[in-house]
Amino acid sequence: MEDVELAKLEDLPQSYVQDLTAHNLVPLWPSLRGVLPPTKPRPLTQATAWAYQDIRPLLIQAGELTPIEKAERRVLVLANPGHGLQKMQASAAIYLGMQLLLPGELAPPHRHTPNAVRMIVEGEGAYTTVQGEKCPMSRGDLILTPTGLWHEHGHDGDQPVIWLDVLDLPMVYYMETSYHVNGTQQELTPGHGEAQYSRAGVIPTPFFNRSDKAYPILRFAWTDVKAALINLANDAAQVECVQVTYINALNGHDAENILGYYALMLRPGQTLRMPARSPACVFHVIEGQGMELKFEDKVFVLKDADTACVPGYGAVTLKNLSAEQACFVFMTDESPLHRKLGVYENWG
Ligand code: 1HN
Repeated sequence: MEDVELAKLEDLPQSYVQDLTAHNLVPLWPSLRGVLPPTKPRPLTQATAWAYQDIRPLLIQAGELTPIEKAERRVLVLANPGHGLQKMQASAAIYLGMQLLLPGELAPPHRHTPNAVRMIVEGEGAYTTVQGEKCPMSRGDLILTPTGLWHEHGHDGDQPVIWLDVLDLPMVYYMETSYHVNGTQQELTPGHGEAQYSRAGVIPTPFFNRSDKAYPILRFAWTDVKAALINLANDAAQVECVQVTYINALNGHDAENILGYYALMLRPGQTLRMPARSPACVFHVIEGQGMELKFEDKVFVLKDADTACVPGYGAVTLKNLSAEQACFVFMTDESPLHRKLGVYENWG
């Protein structure tokens, strides 16, 4: 049945509206269709792409313009115009930024309530220390800094290092739960995550369910993740969507609480349709000759290190532009949040 048209604010006597305002009251009906639109949401998030070749020179320039001491984190935010650039949102729950660290620089230790991950884009020699564990950064590596964990970045190499930051900041900020605490340089304690949880089928008995570590793996090396994708593609020719999920190896849950992280392999020449689901989603090309991303009437060509974001409730079609080489893609979405809130939907 069609929605009936509801009365507008202008249909009410001005004096009545003033009386309501004076008592901090508002009539629902003029705004009801806005907050509860018919049949599907009206996302502010617009399908948007950011080319690395556009970002990189501006980020390098930021390195000349603003010393690290005056920036703490030297980041250009990938802001979705649908939300307004000042909101610094890629989607309702996802923040994206490209961060530059120059040789010898230190981004000082802090911890905060939003969860973060870094997807390393370029350069060698930098590291993030997370809760005492020194995590070296190489292209394609994913490093977690979950809520509340201390982290700082350093750089012993001789070339700029750039990575993509993904945070659930918009969500945590909206909840009025966003804050940070500064710390002092962390004492290093060797991490064992990669060694102890390197085989998905077996995990170390002494730590299983008895670990005081909520996050057993902080660094996912790209070499391991890529090998897992290639194994999957070779073993399961019938599997259309060659994708792996970054999980918490101790409990099988998503690696972090609010956003989901995935790596996808498009076979040479493959076209992959991803169903319309409620969460917004981000795509970042790690390796390959590029891919085409279609969302409704928009088509983007994403090359190495390019990033795109699409709203929920619409299907996405990805096409590997190379007939010879696989294309590897990092993805982030809002599924863990939607599932926890009970609003997750897959419309096919
Ligand atoms: C943050 O702590 C980092 O630690 C990067 O590198 C980006 C964006 C908003 C709030 C905190 C970092 C951030 C951030």
